[in-house]
Amino acid sequence: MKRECILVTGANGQIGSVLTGYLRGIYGDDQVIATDIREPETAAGRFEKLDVTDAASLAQIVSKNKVTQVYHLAAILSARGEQEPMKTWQVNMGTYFNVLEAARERGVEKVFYPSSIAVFGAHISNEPGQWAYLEPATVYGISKAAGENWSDYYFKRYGLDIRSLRYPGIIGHQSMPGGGTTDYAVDIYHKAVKGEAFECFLNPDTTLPMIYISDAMDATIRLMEAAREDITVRTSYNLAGMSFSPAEITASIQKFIPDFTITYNPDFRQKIADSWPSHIDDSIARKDWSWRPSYTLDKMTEEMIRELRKKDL
Ligand code: NAD
Ligand code: AKB
Repeated sequence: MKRECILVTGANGQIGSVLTGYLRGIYGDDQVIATDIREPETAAGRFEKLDVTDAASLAQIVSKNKVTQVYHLAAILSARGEQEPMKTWQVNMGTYFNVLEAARERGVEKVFYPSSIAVFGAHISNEPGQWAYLEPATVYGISKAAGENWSDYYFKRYGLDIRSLRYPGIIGHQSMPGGGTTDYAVDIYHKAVKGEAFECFLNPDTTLPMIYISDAMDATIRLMEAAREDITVRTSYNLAGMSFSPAEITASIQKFIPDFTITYNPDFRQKIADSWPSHIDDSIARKDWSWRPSYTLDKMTEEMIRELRKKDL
């Protein structure tokens, strides 16, 4: 296998703390450098503290280590983003420009850019296709839509091999989410396993696109390993796992924990969720790089409960 040096930004977050392990499994511990603005909770492999708004420090790490691939995960997510719109724009766009420029100037071969279902907003169907109109309602969604277009620009203008997924809400047992609107779907399992009731910040019938972490990792690796000529979407691929509402995830949990209870107290995140579609048409990802999710809601629930029960919550 060709020698790779992979840099992961935002590696201590919900996705990064899992993805970094997947990448180390594929490429070897020494070839993956985890970075984040905050220190990891447990030391596991190469880590460097890096604020990606600091272009010079990023460029230095890329050059010093002859980085060949960057997975740029650092961002402020939808719900937290609405608390500080200008900071969110500056962090999400500023960090991405720094990554794009470091990659372009210093010979990085591939970049992974995580987009989101948050790019969708008004004037779309409930199952938008790949080329649906983008009118995001949050600063987070606006930054992701802009980032998608910059990815396409850098590919066409400079030939930089940038690949991107519009992730749905990601659910996993390994890590906690960081300030999104779909976070309830992780928190609910933690409460259920602890034997506690759950208060949900969305209405019972708010159906959103979601994906289990194993499927999200599979899609990410599949996309990044696909042949360059098979990638026909250079903005960002629609990606779907499953769709469900708070009432439906509750019913699924109750199959395993019958006395689990939920109450509803919608807050500002309801408006964000209402701006997103309930389903996603990912037929182009399926066609281009053979994407298929493996997890249903009940299969995910069974695994989440089993894995969380092993932890000392
Ligand atoms: P997260 O909030 O859990 O993690 C983000 C990480 O970025 C954090 O560890 C944070 O410390 C770090 N960070 C923030 N600002 C930074 C900076 N200036 N420099 C360096 N690090 C910084 O987010 P996540 O859920 O792991 O998401 C990772 C990426 O995937 C994000 O770009 C997000 O938009 C995208 N995404 C996530 C989901 C999801 O459901 N988790 C869905 C769609 C897209
Ligand atoms: C969020 O809710 O902000 C994220 C996302 C879907 O991008 N989980």
